[in-house]
This record gives sequence, C-alpha cells and structure tokens, in this order.
Amino acid sequence: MLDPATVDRYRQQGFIPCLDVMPPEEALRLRATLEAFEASQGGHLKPAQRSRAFLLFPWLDQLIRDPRVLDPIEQLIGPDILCWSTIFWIKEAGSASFVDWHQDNTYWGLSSQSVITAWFALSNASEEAGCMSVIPGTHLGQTLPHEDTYDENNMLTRGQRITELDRSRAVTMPLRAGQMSIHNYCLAHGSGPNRSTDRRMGVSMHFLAPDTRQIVGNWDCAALVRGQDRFGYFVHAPRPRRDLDPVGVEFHQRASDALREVLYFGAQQTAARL
Ligand SMILES: O=C(O)CCC(=O)C(=O)O
Repeated sequence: MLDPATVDRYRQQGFIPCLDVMPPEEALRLRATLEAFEASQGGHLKPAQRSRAFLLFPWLDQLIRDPRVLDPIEQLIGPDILCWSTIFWIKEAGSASFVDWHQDNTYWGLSSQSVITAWFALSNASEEAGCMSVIPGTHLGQTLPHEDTYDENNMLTRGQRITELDRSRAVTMPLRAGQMSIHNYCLAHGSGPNRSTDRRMGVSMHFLAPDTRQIVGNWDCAALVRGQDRFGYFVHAPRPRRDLDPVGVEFHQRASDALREVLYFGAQQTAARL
C-alpha cells in the first residue's frame, strides 16, 4: 500500500524509486526460469521475444497480474488496468549496452499522459550494473526534442536520445532482485552500461487505464489484468498456459508486428496527430 505522501510525490516528481515486491529468492527463481528458457534455445532471447513476452511465458503473465505489482498501480491509475506491453532489459556482464535519455510518450502512440512503467528487477540492478536514472518532474513539462542515433549500444529501437538535457538533477534508482521502481512514461529516464560481473536483468511492465487510445496503426492489443474494460479500444490478449503456447505464439506474432509499427513510426505519427 502506498502512503498518501508517496502518491503525492509520484504526482509531482513522476517516479517511485523502490518498492519491495517479493523476496530476492522468489525473483531469482523467475530469473532461473527465464535463463533455463534461454538455455533451451541455445543462448539468449531472440529480439522478438524481448517484447510482449507475457503472451509467451506463464510466469510473466502471472507477474503482470500479481497483486504485489498491481496494488500500487491501482492507487495511481484506478481499478481498471490494462497491461499494454512488457520489455526485457538484459545487459550482459561488462557490456556496453545502455539506454540513452528519452521519454516514452514521444513514440508509444498512446493518448494518455498517465501511462505507468513498473520496472521489476530479476537480478540486482546496482549503479555499477547500470540501473535506471530519472530526471524528477520532467513528466509535467514540455516533451523534449529527441533524435535517432541508431547507436548500436543504445538498446532503444532507433537509438533515440533527448538532444539537450540538464543531467545534473538525475536521480539513480538502484534495485535488488525482487524490487521494482515505478515511473510515469513522460518522465525523462535512461541507464548506463553494466560494469558489474553479473547480468543486469529486468522486465518493464507498462500499465494504462482502458480509456487510453492507441493512435498509431489500426490495431493494438493489451491484457486486461484488473477490473473491467468499459471502452474496448484494445483487443484483449489471451493467456498462455505453457511456455510458447501456440495460441500465445500466434497472437504474439500479430502483437509484435503492431508494436514494431508503433516503435518505428510512433514518433512521427504521434507528433502529427496529437
Ligand atoms: O532498463 C533500462 O535500463 C531502461 C528501461 C526503460 O527505458 C524503461 O523501462 O522505460
């Protein structure tokens, strides 16, 4: 349960740096499940398996519905909740992968200003390992100009970065396995490389209220994870019963295509249509 001061701070600053979700051992079991899957296919996740994998893996389908994740989200956006997407953010030990400063509302094509990301740590995400940083309050200001760099180490689709930003106010959000941070998707955020000796593994979960519309493309989906959807703007995703359940895999293909369109063309279309 979030106390009123924390809710107030979230509204003003746009983030909650650290919430306990589950004990580290439980999170490390989820990590082991994911790593066993990776090993079963001979290495790492395939690029298409990074996004919307709640359609592929029952453990992730359960995490996006876990009351320990959803109770704080409900306090911030209300009782009816859709999960629009999830993304795995895995930085290998000692890797140069980073996420440049960006605001997600500039390219997700969503009509709401209140979309929330919960970033859940499957391993320890220390400053050394490249945990996330945010610039408090930027969710309330103007959307900042971005450019596409296509930098191969920038984990964002087009290597996006905010062109000018005062980083002196940045706040880091280190987490241990089993904790999560929360941020408004309009908030400027990013993360540095992983200089630690372990993989930095996290999954972001993106929650919105059902009155939100997708304004890019003709079709989009989301999982109804709590309450009711009285609007019907998103097709509801099916739930996988086992890893790579054929029903989920087929739906995931369509969902990934739709998401790719959003992530590549969202910036132009969002700017043109908002
Ligand atoms: O995992 C990271 O370092 C960045 C994640 C991110 O940009 C996000 O969750 O919106």
